[in-house]
Amino acid sequence: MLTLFDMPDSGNSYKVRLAAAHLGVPLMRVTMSSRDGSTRAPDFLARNPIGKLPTLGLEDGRYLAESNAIMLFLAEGRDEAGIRLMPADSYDRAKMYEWLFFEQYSHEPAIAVRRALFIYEERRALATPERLVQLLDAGNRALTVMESRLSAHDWLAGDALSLADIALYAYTHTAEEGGYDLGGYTGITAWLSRMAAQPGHVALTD
Ligand SMILES: N[C@@H](CCC(=O)N[C@@H](CS)C(=O)NCC(=O)O)C(=O)O
Repeated sequence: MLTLFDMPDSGNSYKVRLAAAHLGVPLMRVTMSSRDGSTRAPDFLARNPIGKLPTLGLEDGRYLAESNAIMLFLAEGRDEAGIRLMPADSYDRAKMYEWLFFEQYSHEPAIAVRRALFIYEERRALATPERLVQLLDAGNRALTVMESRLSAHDWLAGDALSLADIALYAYTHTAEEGGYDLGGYTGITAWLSRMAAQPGHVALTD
């Protein structure tokens, strides 16, 4: 069985669990924490020199890091099973990648980071007023980009649920914990409900 080294309240780890649940891929979870130094321990760095969660352990002893790369690895080649989290059309598939890169460069560094400043006690000192304003602006810019798509379409890439939706759901659905007001983003809030109603959906806390 595949092993997922993860952190319970991490959206990056949740993405992998959510994609695996949709795909019906069983994972053995090894829960770790950023607080106890275990992600910097030599045995973990030997598995993933980046020292970050999630990390996937393959059955043959190899490891894979980066949430979006792990999701792509899980989803590749599963189209035959009828579960298609990767659009078949090449343009739609490229749009899915576009959203995955957007998530890592423009969305997560603002929305996940602002949430972390609120929910992790040890990060409070980093929550200067200037930083909070900067992250609020950057996060709202990312949400506006998502809203422009989701106000007119059900899904981010193509016409069906894909890894793009899973990647962006992870930290968007907890954005209010970071002080973002989703009230004005009606396309996003409808999409969040649509995501949560999908067969195979699991919650962050599951
Ligand atoms: N780009 C990475 C980011 C991973 C990341 O930042 N993971 C955090 C949890 S969300 C982590 O491992 N923190 C613990 C640490 O840095 O020791 C991904 O998408 O997987």
